[in-house]
Amino acid sequence: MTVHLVNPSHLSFGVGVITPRWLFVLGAATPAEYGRPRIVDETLEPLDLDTVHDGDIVGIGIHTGNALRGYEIGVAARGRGATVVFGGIHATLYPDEADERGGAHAVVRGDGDAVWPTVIDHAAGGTLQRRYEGGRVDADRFVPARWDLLPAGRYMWGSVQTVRGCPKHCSFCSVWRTDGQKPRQRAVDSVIAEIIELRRHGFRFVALADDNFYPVTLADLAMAERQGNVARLEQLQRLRAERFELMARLAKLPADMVFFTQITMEAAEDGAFLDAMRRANIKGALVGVEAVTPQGLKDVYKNFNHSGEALVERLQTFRNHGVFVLGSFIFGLPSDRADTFEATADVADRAGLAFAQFVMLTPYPGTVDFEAWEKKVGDEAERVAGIPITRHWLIPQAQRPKVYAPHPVMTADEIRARTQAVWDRFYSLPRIWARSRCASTTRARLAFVLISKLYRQMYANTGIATDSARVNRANRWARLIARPCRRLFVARPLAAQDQL
Ligand code: B12
Ligand code: SF4
Repeated sequence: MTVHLVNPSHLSFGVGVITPRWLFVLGAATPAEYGRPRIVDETLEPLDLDTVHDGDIVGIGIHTGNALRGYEIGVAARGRGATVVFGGIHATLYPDEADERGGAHAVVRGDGDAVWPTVIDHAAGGTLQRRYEGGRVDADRFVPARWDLLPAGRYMWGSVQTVRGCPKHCSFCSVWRTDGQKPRQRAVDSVIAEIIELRRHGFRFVALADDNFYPVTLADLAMAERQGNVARLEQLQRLRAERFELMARLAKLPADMVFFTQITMEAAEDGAFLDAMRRANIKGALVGVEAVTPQGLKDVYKNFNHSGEALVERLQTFRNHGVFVLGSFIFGLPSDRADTFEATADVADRAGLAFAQFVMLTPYPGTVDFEAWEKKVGDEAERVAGIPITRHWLIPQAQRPKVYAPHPVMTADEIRARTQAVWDRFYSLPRIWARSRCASTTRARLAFVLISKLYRQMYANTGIATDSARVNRANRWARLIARPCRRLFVARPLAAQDQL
Protein backbone atom coordinates (compact mmCIF):
# COMPACT_ATOMS: atom_id res chain seq x y z
CA MET A 1 0.00 0.00 0.00
CA THR A 2 1.37 3.43 -0.92
CA VAL A 3 0.39 6.76 0.59
CA HIS A 4 0.19 9.44 -2.11
CA LEU A 5 -0.01 13.13 -1.25
CA VAL A 6 -1.19 15.24 -4.17
CA ASN A 7 -1.13 19.01 -4.58
CA PRO A 8 -3.50 19.60 -7.52
CA SER A 9 -2.89 22.13 -10.26
CA HIS A 10 -4.29 22.50 -13.75
CA LEU A 11 -1.04 24.20 -14.81
CA SER A 12 2.41 22.62 -14.55
CA PHE A 13 5.56 24.70 -14.92
CA GLY A 14 8.23 22.03 -14.42
CA VAL A 15 9.77 24.24 -11.76
CA GLY A 16 8.00 25.60 -8.69
CA VAL A 17 8.69 28.85 -6.88
CA ILE A 18 7.85 27.86 -3.28
CA THR A 19 7.58 24.37 -1.81
CA PRO A 20 3.90 23.66 -0.94
CA ARG A 21 4.52 23.02 2.72
CA TRP A 22 1.54 20.83 3.53
CA LEU A 23 2.92 18.02 1.32
CA PHE A 24 6.07 17.73 3.39
CA VAL A 25 4.30 18.19 6.75
CA LEU A 26 1.81 15.41 6.03
CA GLY A 27 4.68 13.39 4.56
CA ALA A 28 6.35 13.69 7.98
CA ALA A 29 3.11 12.86 9.79
CA THR A 30 2.70 9.64 7.77
CA PRO A 31 3.65 6.76 10.10
CA ALA A 32 6.88 5.00 9.11
CA GLU A 33 5.21 1.58 8.86
CA TYR A 34 3.35 2.75 5.74
CA GLY A 35 6.60 3.35 3.89
CA ARG A 36 7.84 6.41 2.06
CA PRO A 37 4.92 8.61 1.01
CA ARG A 38 4.80 9.57 -2.65
CA ILE A 39 4.74 13.33 -3.05
CA VAL A 40 3.08 14.71 -6.19
CA ASP A 41 3.05 18.44 -6.81
CA GLU A 42 1.11 19.13 -9.98
CA THR A 43 2.57 22.62 -10.27
CA LEU A 44 5.65 20.65 -11.44
CA GLU A 45 4.09 17.72 -13.37
CA PRO A 46 0.58 16.27 -13.56
CA LEU A 47 -0.19 13.14 -11.51
CA ASP A 48 0.49 9.91 -13.40
CA LEU A 49 -2.62 7.89 -12.54
CA ASP A 50 -0.86 4.63 -13.39
CA THR A 51 1.13 5.04 -10.18
CA VAL A 52 -2.09 4.78 -8.11
CA HIS A 53 -3.15 1.21 -7.28
CA ASP A 54 -5.97 -0.61 -5.60
CA GLY A 55 -5.69 -0.24 -1.81
CA ASP A 56 -3.45 2.87 -1.90
CA ILE A 57 -4.34 5.98 0.11
CA VAL A 58 -4.49 9.26 -1.80
CA GLY A 59 -4.44 12.45 0.29
CA ILE A 60 -5.43 15.56 -1.67
CA GLY A 61 -4.98 19.06 -0.26
CA ILE A 62 -7.14 21.79 -1.77
CA HIS A 63 -7.55 25.53 -1.57
CA THR A 64 -10.40 27.18 -3.45
CA GLY A 65 -8.51 27.81 -6.67
CA ASN A 66 -7.42 24.20 -7.21
CA ALA A 67 -10.45 22.43 -5.70
CA LEU A 68 -11.93 21.39 -9.05
CA ARG A 69 -8.70 19.78 -10.23
CA GLY A 70 -8.50 18.10 -6.81
CA TYR A 71 -11.97 16.64 -7.32
CA GLU A 72 -10.98 15.26 -10.73
CA ILE A 73 -8.03 13.52 -9.14
CA GLY A 74 -10.17 12.21 -6.28
CA VAL A 75 -12.73 10.65 -8.61
CA ALA A 76 -10.02 9.11 -10.81
CA ALA A 77 -8.07 7.72 -7.84
CA ARG A 78 -11.22 6.25 -6.32
CA GLY A 79 -11.94 4.67 -9.69
CA ARG A 80 -8.60 2.87 -9.40
CA GLY A 81 -9.56 1.43 -6.02
CA ALA A 82 -7.67 3.90 -3.82
CA THR A 83 -8.98 5.37 -0.57
CA VAL A 84 -9.39 9.09 -1.12
CA VAL A 85 -8.96 11.65 1.68
CA PHE A 86 -9.34 15.39 1.24
CA GLY A 87 -7.95 18.15 3.45
CA GLY A 88 -6.83 21.78 3.26
CA ILE A 89 -8.65 25.07 3.63
CA HIS A 90 -11.29 24.47 0.97
CA ALA A 91 -12.17 20.98 2.20
CA THR A 92 -12.39 22.45 5.71
CA LEU A 93 -14.95 24.99 4.49
CA TYR A 94 -16.88 22.66 2.14
CA PRO A 95 -16.40 19.05 3.30
CA ASP A 96 -19.63 17.82 1.67
CA GLU A 97 -18.50 19.11 -1.71
CA ALA A 98 -15.46 16.82 -1.55
CA ASP A 99 -17.83 13.85 -1.05
CA GLU A 100 -20.20 14.86 -3.80
CA ARG A 101 -17.70 15.97 -6.41
CA GLY A 102 -14.33 14.54 -5.41
CA GLY A 103 -15.12 10.92 -4.59
CA ALA A 104 -13.94 11.44 -1.00
CA HIS A 105 -14.02 8.52 1.39
CA ALA A 106 -13.06 10.91 4.17
CA VAL A 107 -12.47 14.61 4.75
CA VAL A 108 -10.15 16.11 7.35
CA ARG A 109 -11.15 19.54 8.57
CA GLY A 110 -8.51 21.85 10.04
CA ASP A 111 -4.88 20.98 10.74
CA GLY A 112 -3.67 17.60 9.57
CA ASP A 113 -0.55 17.39 11.77
CA ALA A 114 -2.03 15.38 14.65
CA VAL A 115 -4.94 13.54 13.02
CA TRP A 116 -3.31 12.23 9.81
CA PRO A 117 -1.70 9.12 11.41
CA THR A 118 -5.13 8.12 12.80
CA VAL A 119 -6.76 8.58 9.40
CA ILE A 120 -4.18 6.31 7.77
CA ASP A 121 -4.49 3.70 10.52
CA HIS A 122 -8.25 3.71 10.12
CA ALA A 123 -8.03 3.49 6.32
CA ALA A 124 -5.58 0.59 6.54
CA GLY A 125 -7.69 -1.15 9.22
CA GLY A 126 -11.00 -0.71 7.38
CA THR A 127 -12.49 1.61 10.02
CA LEU A 128 -12.31 4.89 8.15
CA GLN A 129 -14.82 7.57 9.20
CA ARG A 130 -16.26 10.13 6.84
CA ARG A 131 -15.11 13.16 8.85
CA TYR A 132 -12.10 13.96 11.00
CA GLU A 133 -11.73 17.16 12.99
CA GLY A 134 -8.05 18.09 12.95
CA GLY A 135 -8.83 21.33 14.83
CA ARG A 136 -6.17 23.93 15.50
CA VAL A 137 -3.24 22.05 16.93
CA ASP A 138 -1.06 23.77 19.52
CA ALA A 139 2.26 25.09 18.29
CA ASP A 140 4.23 22.42 20.16
CA ARG A 141 2.39 19.75 18.13
CA PHE A 142 3.16 21.22 14.69
CA VAL A 143 4.94 18.51 12.75
CA PRO A 144 8.23 19.63 11.19
CA ALA A 145 8.33 18.99 7.44
CA ARG A 146 10.23 16.03 5.94
CA TRP A 147 12.53 17.69 3.44
CA ASP A 148 14.16 14.42 2.42
CA LEU A 149 10.96 13.85 0.39
CA LEU A 150 11.71 16.82 -1.89
CA PRO A 151 12.14 16.11 -5.58
CA ALA A 152 15.66 17.29 -6.42
CA GLY A 153 16.26 20.52 -8.31
CA ARG A 154 12.67 21.62 -8.71
CA TYR A 155 11.98 24.52 -6.34
CA MET A 156 13.46 27.98 -5.90
CA TRP A 157 12.45 28.61 -2.30
CA GLY A 158 11.84 26.39 0.72
CA SER A 159 8.98 27.22 3.11
CA VAL A 160 8.93 27.04 6.88
CA GLN A 161 6.06 28.16 9.05
CA THR A 162 6.96 29.92 12.30
CA VAL A 163 3.51 31.07 13.43
CA ARG A 164 -0.05 30.17 12.51
CA GLY A 165 -3.07 32.46 13.04
CA CYS A 166 -3.50 36.22 12.92
CA PRO A 167 -5.11 38.53 15.50
CA LYS A 168 -6.57 40.87 12.85
CA HIS A 169 -9.89 40.44 11.06
CA CYS A 170 -9.64 41.75 7.49
CA SER A 171 -12.86 41.31 5.54
CA PHE A 172 -11.30 39.67 2.46
CA CYS A 173 -9.22 37.13 4.37
CA SER A 174 -10.18 33.74 5.81
CA VAL A 175 -7.05 33.18 7.88
CA TRP A 176 -8.33 34.64 11.13
CA ARG A 177 -11.43 32.46 10.93
CA THR A 178 -9.77 29.18 9.90
CA ASP A 179 -6.35 29.46 11.59
CA GLY A 180 -7.78 31.53 14.43
CA GLN A 181 -6.83 34.88 15.92
CA LYS A 182 -4.58 33.46 18.61
CA PRO A 183 -1.02 33.29 17.28
CA ARG A 184 0.42 29.79 17.60
CA GLN A 185 4.16 30.26 17.58
CA ARG A 186 6.51 27.36 16.98
CA ALA A 187 9.49 26.67 19.21
CA VAL A 188 12.64 28.32 17.87
CA ASP A 189 14.74 25.12 17.83
CA SER A 190 12.25 23.32 15.64
CA VAL A 191 12.16 26.18 13.08
CA ILE A 192 15.93 26.48 12.96
CA ALA A 193 16.42 22.73 12.54
CA GLU A 194 14.19 22.76 9.45
CA ILE A 195 15.97 25.74 7.96
CA ILE A 196 19.34 24.08 8.42
CA GLU A 197 18.01 20.98 6.71
CA LEU A 198 16.79 23.08 3.80
CA ARG A 199 20.20 24.72 3.53
CA ARG A 200 21.76 21.26 3.39
CA HIS A 201 19.48 20.55 0.41
CA GLY A 202 20.84 23.67 -1.31
CA PHE A 203 18.11 26.18 -0.44
CA ARG A 204 19.45 29.64 0.35
CA PHE A 205 16.04 31.30 0.12
CA VAL A 206 13.30 30.39 2.55
CA ALA A 207 9.77 31.78 2.74
CA LEU A 208 8.55 32.05 6.30
CA ALA A 209 5.05 30.91 5.34
CA ASP A 210 3.32 32.74 8.17
CA ASP A 211 0.00 34.46 8.19
CA ASN A 212 1.55 37.39 10.04
CA PHE A 213 5.15 37.40 11.25
CA TYR A 214 4.40 40.28 13.65
CA PRO A 215 1.55 38.97 15.81
CA VAL A 216 2.21 41.26 18.79
CA THR A 217 2.35 44.99 18.14
CA LEU A 218 3.57 47.80 20.36
CA ALA A 219 -0.05 49.01 20.46
CA ASP A 220 -1.16 45.60 21.81
CA LEU A 221 1.41 45.84 24.59
CA ALA A 222 0.41 49.41 25.45
CA MET A 223 -3.25 48.43 25.55
CA ALA A 224 -2.65 45.48 27.93
CA GLU A 225 -0.58 47.79 30.14
CA ARG A 226 -3.28 50.48 30.15
CA GLN A 227 -5.90 47.91 31.08
CA GLY A 228 -3.70 46.64 33.92
CA ASN A 229 -4.10 43.14 32.43
CA VAL A 230 -0.93 41.59 33.84
CA ALA A 231 -1.55 38.07 32.55
CA ARG A 232 -2.18 39.32 29.01
CA LEU A 233 0.82 41.63 29.12
CA GLU A 234 3.10 38.79 30.21
CA GLN A 235 1.75 36.51 27.50
CA LEU A 236 2.30 39.17 24.82
CA GLN A 237 5.78 39.93 26.12
CA ARG A 238 6.66 36.25 26.01
CA LEU A 239 5.48 35.96 22.39
CA ARG A 240 7.45 39.06 21.44
CA ALA A 241 10.58 37.80 23.20
CA GLU A 242 10.31 34.51 21.29
CA ARG A 243 10.19 36.44 17.98
CA PHE A 244 13.41 38.21 18.91
CA GLU A 245 14.98 34.92 19.97
CA LEU A 246 14.06 33.38 16.62
CA MET A 247 15.52 36.33 14.72
CA ALA A 248 18.72 36.22 16.79
CA ARG A 249 19.13 32.56 15.83
CA LEU A 250 18.41 33.27 12.15
CA ALA A 251 21.14 35.91 12.29
CA LYS A 252 23.66 33.18 13.17
CA LEU A 253 22.89 31.07 10.09
CA PRO A 254 25.18 31.26 7.03
CA ALA A 255 25.23 34.80 5.69
CA ASP A 256 24.09 33.68 2.21
CA MET A 257 20.65 32.72 3.53
CA VAL A 258 17.75 35.01 2.73
CA PHE A 259 14.28 35.00 4.24
CA PHE A 260 10.99 36.47 3.14
CA THR A 261 7.79 36.76 5.14
CA GLN A 262 4.35 38.40 5.42
CA ILE A 263 3.82 41.14 7.96
CA THR A 264 1.42 43.92 8.86
CA MET A 265 2.36 47.56 8.37
CA GLU A 266 2.34 48.10 12.13
CA ALA A 267 5.88 46.73 12.23
CA ALA A 268 7.02 50.06 10.74
CA GLU A 269 6.38 51.60 14.16
CA ASP A 270 8.72 49.11 15.80
CA GLY A 271 12.28 50.02 14.83
CA ALA A 272 13.78 47.39 17.14
CA PHE A 273 11.76 44.67 15.41
CA LEU A 274 12.75 45.84 11.93
CA ASP A 275 16.42 46.00 12.93
CA ALA A 276 16.19 42.46 14.26
CA MET A 277 14.65 41.41 10.93
CA ARG A 278 17.54 42.98 9.04
CA ARG A 279 20.10 41.22 11.23
CA ALA A 280 18.19 37.97 10.70
CA ASN A 281 18.50 38.40 6.92
CA ILE A 282 14.73 38.68 6.54
CA LYS A 283 15.32 40.78 3.48
CA GLY A 284 11.78 40.99 2.19
CA ALA A 285 8.24 41.10 3.47
CA LEU A 286 4.84 41.13 1.86
CA VAL A 287 2.96 44.01 3.45
CA GLY A 288 -0.80 44.14 2.96
CA VAL A 289 -1.23 47.80 2.03
CA GLU A 290 -4.58 47.05 0.38
CA ALA A 291 -5.78 50.66 -0.07
CA VAL A 292 -4.28 54.12 -0.16
CA THR A 293 -7.37 55.96 1.11
CA PRO A 294 -8.93 55.94 4.61
CA GLN A 295 -12.28 54.90 3.17
CA GLY A 296 -10.69 52.00 1.28
CA LEU A 297 -9.09 50.78 4.50
CA LYS A 298 -12.42 51.01 6.27
CA ASP A 299 -13.99 48.96 3.46
CA VAL A 300 -11.72 46.01 4.33
CA TYR A 301 -11.72 46.45 8.14
CA LYS A 302 -8.06 47.43 8.04
CA ASN A 303 -8.19 50.62 10.06
CA PHE A 304 -4.82 49.81 11.61
CA ASN A 305 -3.13 50.70 8.29
CA HIS A 306 -2.24 54.24 7.29
CA SER A 307 -3.10 56.20 4.18
CA GLY A 308 -1.67 59.13 2.23
CA GLU A 309 1.77 60.47 3.22
CA ALA A 310 1.81 58.52 6.49
CA LEU A 311 1.51 55.37 4.40
CA VAL A 312 4.42 56.32 2.14
CA GLU A 313 6.50 57.09 5.22
CA ARG A 314 5.68 53.76 6.88
CA LEU A 315 6.60 51.79 3.77
CA GLN A 316 9.84 53.73 3.43
CA THR A 317 10.64 52.92 7.05
CA PHE A 318 10.87 49.22 6.17
CA ARG A 319 13.32 50.08 3.42
CA ASN A 320 15.34 52.35 5.71
CA HIS A 321 15.75 49.43 8.08
CA GLY A 322 16.91 47.14 5.28
CA VAL A 323 13.67 45.23 4.71
CA PHE A 324 12.44 45.30 1.11
CA VAL A 325 8.70 45.43 0.68
CA LEU A 326 6.39 43.58 -1.69
CA GLY A 327 3.37 45.83 -1.39
CA SER A 328 0.02 44.14 -1.88
CA PHE A 329 -2.83 46.33 -3.11
CA ILE A 330 -6.48 45.55 -3.73
CA PHE A 331 -8.54 47.19 -6.45
CA GLY A 332 -12.32 47.16 -6.70
CA LEU A 333 -13.08 48.26 -3.15
CA PRO A 334 -16.51 49.93 -2.91
CA SER A 335 -14.93 53.36 -2.38
CA ASP A 336 -12.49 53.04 -5.33
CA ARG A 337 -13.00 55.44 -8.21
CA ALA A 338 -11.21 55.90 -11.55
CA ASP A 339 -8.55 58.12 -9.99
CA THR A 340 -7.72 55.57 -7.25
CA PHE A 341 -5.66 53.53 -9.71
CA GLU A 342 -3.22 56.28 -10.63
CA ALA A 343 -3.05 57.41 -7.00
CA THR A 344 -2.14 53.88 -5.96
CA ALA A 345 0.49 53.57 -8.69
CA ASP A 346 2.01 56.86 -7.47
CA VAL A 347 2.17 55.62 -3.89
CA ALA A 348 3.75 52.35 -5.05
CA ASP A 349 6.45 54.38 -6.83
CA ARG A 350 7.09 56.87 -4.08
CA ALA A 351 7.12 54.37 -1.23
CA GLY A 352 10.29 52.67 -2.46
CA LEU A 353 8.67 49.25 -2.90
CA ALA A 354 10.83 46.54 -4.43
CA PHE A 355 7.86 44.59 -5.78
CA ALA A 356 4.12 45.09 -5.82
CA GLN A 357 1.02 43.10 -6.61
CA PHE A 358 -2.32 44.58 -7.56
CA VAL A 359 -5.18 42.16 -7.08
CA MET A 360 -8.87 42.63 -7.76
CA LEU A 361 -11.16 42.17 -4.79
CA THR A 362 -12.24 38.54 -4.96
CA PRO A 363 -14.80 37.06 -2.60
CA TYR A 364 -13.04 33.99 -1.17
CA PRO A 365 -15.09 31.50 0.81
CA GLY A 366 -14.74 31.77 4.57
CA THR A 367 -14.45 35.56 4.44
CA VAL A 368 -16.82 38.31 5.58
CA ASP A 369 -16.83 39.64 2.00
CA PHE A 370 -17.88 36.27 0.59
CA GLU A 371 -20.76 35.91 3.02
CA ALA A 372 -22.06 39.39 2.22
CA TRP A 373 -21.77 38.72 -1.52
CA GLU A 374 -23.45 35.32 -1.33
CA LYS A 375 -26.29 36.78 0.69
CA LYS A 376 -26.72 39.70 -1.67
CA VAL A 377 -26.66 37.63 -4.85
CA GLY A 378 -28.83 34.89 -3.33
CA ASP A 379 -30.78 32.63 -5.66
CA GLU A 380 -30.49 35.21 -8.43
CA ALA A 381 -26.81 34.36 -8.96
CA GLU A 382 -25.80 34.25 -12.61
CA ARG A 383 -24.97 30.74 -13.83
CA VAL A 384 -22.09 29.61 -15.99
CA ALA A 385 -22.10 26.01 -17.26
CA GLY A 386 -25.14 25.54 -15.01
CA ILE A 387 -23.21 26.53 -11.88
CA PRO A 388 -24.04 29.65 -9.86
CA ILE A 389 -21.07 32.01 -9.76
CA THR A 390 -21.19 31.92 -5.97
CA ARG A 391 -19.62 28.46 -6.54
CA HIS A 392 -17.21 29.77 -9.20
CA TRP A 393 -14.48 27.24 -8.34
CA LEU A 394 -16.75 24.46 -9.67
CA ILE A 395 -17.00 25.98 -13.14
CA PRO A 396 -14.71 24.14 -15.60
CA GLN A 397 -11.38 25.95 -15.92
CA ALA A 398 -11.84 26.88 -19.59
CA GLN A 399 -15.19 28.56 -18.92
CA ARG A 400 -14.46 29.85 -15.43
CA PRO A 401 -14.97 33.60 -15.23
CA LYS A 402 -12.79 35.61 -12.92
CA VAL A 403 -15.20 36.48 -10.17
CA TYR A 404 -14.83 39.80 -8.51
CA ALA A 405 -16.87 41.60 -5.89
CA PRO A 406 -19.55 43.75 -7.60
CA HIS A 407 -18.74 47.45 -7.59
CA PRO A 408 -21.15 50.37 -7.11
CA VAL A 409 -19.88 52.49 -10.05
CA MET A 410 -17.34 50.55 -12.13
CA THR A 411 -17.78 47.42 -14.22
CA ALA A 412 -15.46 44.45 -13.67
CA ASP A 413 -13.96 45.10 -17.11
CA GLU A 414 -13.15 48.67 -16.25
CA ILE A 415 -11.52 47.64 -12.98
CA ARG A 416 -9.60 44.90 -14.78
CA ALA A 417 -8.33 47.21 -17.52
CA ARG A 418 -7.25 49.84 -14.99
CA THR A 419 -5.61 47.21 -12.79
CA GLN A 420 -3.69 45.81 -15.76
CA ALA A 421 -2.51 49.34 -16.59
CA VAL A 422 -1.13 49.73 -13.07
CA TRP A 423 0.77 46.41 -13.41
CA ASP A 424 2.12 47.59 -16.78
CA ARG A 425 3.25 50.86 -15.32
CA PHE A 426 4.88 49.39 -12.20
CA TYR A 427 6.66 46.65 -14.17
CA SER A 428 7.77 48.75 -17.17
CA LEU A 429 11.43 48.08 -17.92
CA PRO A 430 12.71 51.58 -17.06
CA ARG A 431 10.93 51.45 -13.70
CA ILE A 432 12.21 47.94 -12.91
CA TRP A 433 15.73 49.03 -13.85
CA ALA A 434 15.45 52.08 -11.59
CA ARG A 435 14.23 49.91 -8.70
CA SER A 436 17.02 47.41 -9.29
CA ARG A 437 19.39 49.98 -7.77
CA CYS A 438 18.59 48.28 -4.47
CA ALA A 439 20.94 45.48 -5.64
CA SER A 440 24.64 46.08 -5.13
CA THR A 441 26.20 44.33 -8.17
CA THR A 442 25.35 44.33 -11.88
CA ARG A 443 24.65 40.59 -11.69
CA ALA A 444 22.27 41.15 -8.81
CA ARG A 445 20.57 43.97 -10.73
CA LEU A 446 20.04 41.69 -13.72
CA ALA A 447 18.67 39.02 -11.42
CA PHE A 448 16.28 41.61 -9.99
CA VAL A 449 15.04 42.45 -13.50
CA LEU A 450 14.54 38.78 -14.38
CA ILE A 451 12.67 38.06 -11.18
CA SER A 452 10.47 41.14 -11.62
CA LYS A 453 9.53 39.96 -15.09
CA LEU A 454 8.88 36.39 -13.92
CA TYR A 455 6.74 37.63 -11.08
CA ARG A 456 4.74 39.82 -13.39
CA GLN A 457 4.18 37.01 -15.91
CA MET A 458 3.26 34.38 -13.36
CA TYR A 459 1.06 36.67 -11.34
CA ALA A 460 -0.53 39.39 -13.42
CA ASN A 461 -1.06 37.63 -16.72
CA THR A 462 -2.29 34.36 -15.27
CA GLY A 463 -4.16 36.06 -12.44
CA ILE A 464 -5.95 38.90 -14.17
CA ALA A 465 -6.07 38.20 -17.90
CA THR A 466 -9.33 36.63 -18.97
CA ASP A 467 -8.40 35.69 -22.52
CA SER A 468 -6.81 32.28 -22.60
CA ALA A 469 -4.36 33.14 -25.40
CA ARG A 470 -2.71 35.69 -23.16
CA VAL A 471 -2.68 33.29 -20.23
CA ASN A 472 -1.11 30.55 -22.38
CA ARG A 473 1.54 32.94 -23.65
CA ALA A 474 2.33 34.01 -20.12
CA ASN A 475 2.56 30.38 -19.02
CA ARG A 476 4.94 29.44 -21.82
CA TRP A 477 7.10 32.41 -20.99
CA ALA A 478 7.07 31.64 -17.26
CA ARG A 479 8.01 28.01 -18.01
CA LEU A 480 10.92 29.19 -20.11
CA ILE A 481 12.47 31.53 -17.58
CA ALA A 482 11.61 29.53 -14.47
CA ARG A 483 14.62 27.17 -14.79
CA PRO A 484 17.33 29.81 -15.22
CA CYS A 485 15.64 31.82 -12.48
CA ARG A 486 15.87 28.87 -10.10
CA ARG A 487 19.64 28.81 -10.50
CA LEU A 488 19.80 32.33 -9.07
CA PHE A 489 18.35 31.13 -5.80
CA VAL A 490 19.94 27.83 -4.98
CA ALA A 491 23.37 26.79 -3.71
CA ARG A 492 25.34 23.55 -3.76
CA PRO A 493 23.70 21.04 -1.41
CA LEU A 494 25.94 20.38 1.59
CA ALA A 495 27.46 17.05 2.51
CA ALA A 496 26.70 15.58 5.94
CA GLN A 497 30.14 16.53 7.25
CA ASP A 498 29.82 20.19 6.17
CA GLN A 499 29.35 22.39 9.21
CA LEU A 500 26.64 25.06 9.41
C1 B12 B 1 2.55 30.84 2.11
C2 B12 B 1 1.23 31.10 1.40
C3 B12 B 1 1.28 31.40 0.05
C4 B12 B 1 2.58 31.44 -0.73
C5 B12 B 1 3.16 30.07 -1.02
C6 B12 B 1 2.23 29.03 -1.57
C7 B12 B 1 2.93 27.69 -1.56
N1 B12 B 1 3.44 27.23 -2.67
O1 B12 B 1 3.03 27.09 -0.53
C8 B12 B 1 2.20 32.28 -1.97
C9 B12 B 1 2.60 33.71 -1.68
C10 B12 B 1 2.81 31.89 -3.31
C11 B12 B 1 0.67 32.16 -1.96
C12 B12 B 1 -0.10 32.44 -3.05
C13 B12 B 1 -1.48 32.42 -3.02
N2 B12 B 1 -2.27 32.27 -1.95
CO1 B12 B 1 -1.60 31.72 -0.25
N3 B12 B 1 -1.12 31.34 1.46
C14 B12 B 1 0.00 31.05 2.10
C15 B12 B 1 -0.22 30.80 3.59
C16 B12 B 1 0.09 32.09 4.36
C17 B12 B 1 0.54 29.66 4.22
C18 B12 B 1 0.43 28.33 3.47
C19 B12 B 1 1.24 27.30 4.19
O2 B12 B 1 2.30 26.91 3.76
N4 B12 B 1 0.74 26.84 5.33
C20 B12 B 1 1.39 25.80 6.13
C21 B12 B 1 0.72 24.46 5.87
C22 B12 B 1 1.37 23.38 6.70
O3 B12 B 1 -0.62 24.62 6.27
P1 B12 B 1 -1.85 24.28 5.31
O4 B12 B 1 -1.48 24.44 3.91
O5 B12 B 1 -3.05 24.95 5.84
O6 B12 B 1 -2.00 22.69 5.57
C23 B12 B 1 -2.48 22.18 6.80
C24 B12 B 1 -4.00 21.92 6.79
O7 B12 B 1 -4.71 22.75 5.92
C25 B12 B 1 -4.13 20.46 6.48
N5 B12 B 1 -4.10 20.01 5.11
C26 B12 B 1 -3.74 20.64 3.98
N6 B12 B 1 -3.83 19.81 2.94
C27 B12 B 1 -4.24 18.62 3.39
C28 B12 B 1 -4.49 17.42 2.73
C29 B12 B 1 -4.91 16.31 3.49
C30 B12 B 1 -5.16 15.01 2.80
C31 B12 B 1 -5.09 16.43 4.88
C32 B12 B 1 -5.50 15.28 5.67
C33 B12 B 1 -4.85 17.65 5.53
C34 B12 B 1 -4.42 18.72 4.78
O8 B12 B 1 -2.98 19.93 7.11
C35 B12 B 1 -1.87 20.80 6.96
C36 B12 B 1 -1.01 20.69 8.19
O9 B12 B 1 -1.72 21.06 9.32
C37 B12 B 1 -1.76 30.48 3.59
C38 B12 B 1 -2.47 30.76 4.87
C39 B12 B 1 -2.45 29.53 5.74
N7 B12 B 1 -2.45 29.78 6.99
O10 B12 B 1 -2.42 28.41 5.31
C40 B12 B 1 -2.26 31.32 2.44
C41 B12 B 1 -3.53 30.90 1.65
C42 B12 B 1 -3.50 29.40 1.50
N8 B12 B 1 -3.36 31.56 0.36
C43 B12 B 1 -4.48 31.99 -0.09
C44 B12 B 1 -4.61 32.62 -1.34
C45 B12 B 1 -5.98 33.22 -1.64
C46 B12 B 1 -3.54 32.68 -2.23
C47 B12 B 1 -3.58 33.28 -3.62
C48 B12 B 1 -4.80 32.94 -4.45
C49 B12 B 1 -3.37 34.77 -3.45
C50 B12 B 1 -3.70 35.59 -4.66
N9 B12 B 1 -4.56 36.56 -4.48
O11 B12 B 1 -3.22 35.32 -5.72
C51 B12 B 1 -2.30 32.68 -4.25
C52 B12 B 1 -2.61 31.34 -4.94
C53 B12 B 1 -1.38 30.60 -5.32
C54 B12 B 1 -1.69 29.23 -5.84
N10 B12 B 1 -2.10 29.10 -7.07
O12 B12 B 1 -1.56 28.28 -5.10
C55 B12 B 1 -5.64 31.72 0.84
C56 B12 B 1 -6.51 30.59 0.33
C57 B12 B 1 -7.97 30.87 0.56
C58 B12 B 1 -8.81 29.84 -0.08
N11 B12 B 1 -10.05 29.77 0.34
O13 B12 B 1 -8.41 29.13 -0.95
C59 B12 B 1 -4.89 31.46 2.20
C60 B12 B 1 -5.62 30.52 3.15
C61 B12 B 1 -4.66 32.85 2.84
C62 B12 B 1 -5.87 33.74 2.99
N12 B12 B 1 -5.64 35.00 2.88
O14 B12 B 1 -6.99 33.38 3.21
N13 B12 B 1 0.23 31.77 -0.77
S1 SF4 C 1 -3.55 40.94 8.61
FE1 SF4 C 1 -3.23 39.56 6.86
S2 SF4 C 1 -3.43 37.45 7.65
FE2 SF4 C 1 -4.24 38.86 9.20
S3 SF4 C 1 -6.45 38.89 8.83
FE3 SF4 C 1 -5.57 40.64 7.69
S4 SF4 C 1 -5.07 39.84 5.64
FE4 SF4 C 1 -5.47 38.06 6.97
